[in-house]
Amino acid sequence: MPPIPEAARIGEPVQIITTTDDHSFELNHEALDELLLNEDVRDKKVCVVSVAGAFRKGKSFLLDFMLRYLNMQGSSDWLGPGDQPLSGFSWRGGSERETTGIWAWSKVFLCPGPNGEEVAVILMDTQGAFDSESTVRDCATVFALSTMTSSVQVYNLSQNIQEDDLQHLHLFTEYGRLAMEQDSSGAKPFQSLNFLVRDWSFPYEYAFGESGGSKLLDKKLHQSAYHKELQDVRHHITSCFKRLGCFLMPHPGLAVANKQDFDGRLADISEDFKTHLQELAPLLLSKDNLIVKEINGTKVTCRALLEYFKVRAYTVMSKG
Ligand SMILES: Nc1nc2c(ncn2[C@@H]2O[C@H](COP(=O)(O)OP(=O)(O)O)[C@@H](O)[C@H]2O)c(=O)[nH]1
Ligand SMILES: [Mg+2]
Repeated sequence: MPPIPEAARIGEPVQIITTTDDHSFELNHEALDELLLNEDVRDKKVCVVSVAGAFRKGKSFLLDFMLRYLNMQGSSDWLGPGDQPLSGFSWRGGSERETTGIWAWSKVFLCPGPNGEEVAVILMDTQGAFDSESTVRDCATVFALSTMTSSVQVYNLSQNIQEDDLQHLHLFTEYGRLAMEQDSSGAKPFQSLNFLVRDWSFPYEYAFGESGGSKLLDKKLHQSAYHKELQDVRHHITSCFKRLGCFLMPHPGLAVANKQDFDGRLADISEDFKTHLQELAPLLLSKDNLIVKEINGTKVTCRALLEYFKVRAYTVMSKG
């Protein structure tokens, strides 16, 4: 399939879940209906890729590259020209706080899936601050909603997988699991979780990319000498997700991290980072790797996902 020409690249971030000033949550019904009931997609099986994690760690920046990959339908030069500014989900320098919530890209991408059937691909960006006691519940709720409604969750981390990252994950997934219908089959409630470590700086210990990532994750999750409490956290995580993976991403270069007028152009991004973007995007989004969203073991369409948002997500959001 030829890449989509520049002029036809459309879409914008739409907020599908918002937090209000009194820390309650609201579904944006209109935006969700528009996204999921569009006649081109509503009866297609859906794959939801969601990026979650602390604020200001490059989540939206990464999602904008995923948008490029999807717009270019994975063509070999999908990264594009060196001087093109990066656009899409809002990403920015500076340190001001953003509001908590979940955004989706308004354009649903129709992509060939693993068995030839077209799959509707939705990208989700989440915003949680993780930085103040009063918002722990907000963060847990946003993260749990992201976990429940996605088929592929990227857990974006800075520099390493730390003990408190695992503890957060434990807390957040427990929120989500409690809100699910009880499933007596003992099946794992969630699908694919991908730890994405940004600014990895020990490639001589664990190589960049998926190969080093899976070794690091294996060590973090299975080392036997851990304390009982730490083992429980690990057991919980492995019992919640059908697939766990990890990817180690190199630093993108000083312009990305520090330059004030950086506009996302490739010319300012390190070669290492670009090389590994080219490995990461297809791991999540190529034909053979797309994972269709399942609810209670059944693959679902956009229309069914909408119902799930309205019924199940609501349970998490309204818990006191
Ligand atoms: N150090 C570092 N900075 C990054 C990386 N990716 C993006 N950034 C920068 O981090 C800042 C925040 O990025 P953003 O995508 O808005 O973060 P978000 O809040 O997690 O969505 C921007 O100035 C980006 O240029 C990365 O992998 N490493
Ligand atoms: Mg962001």
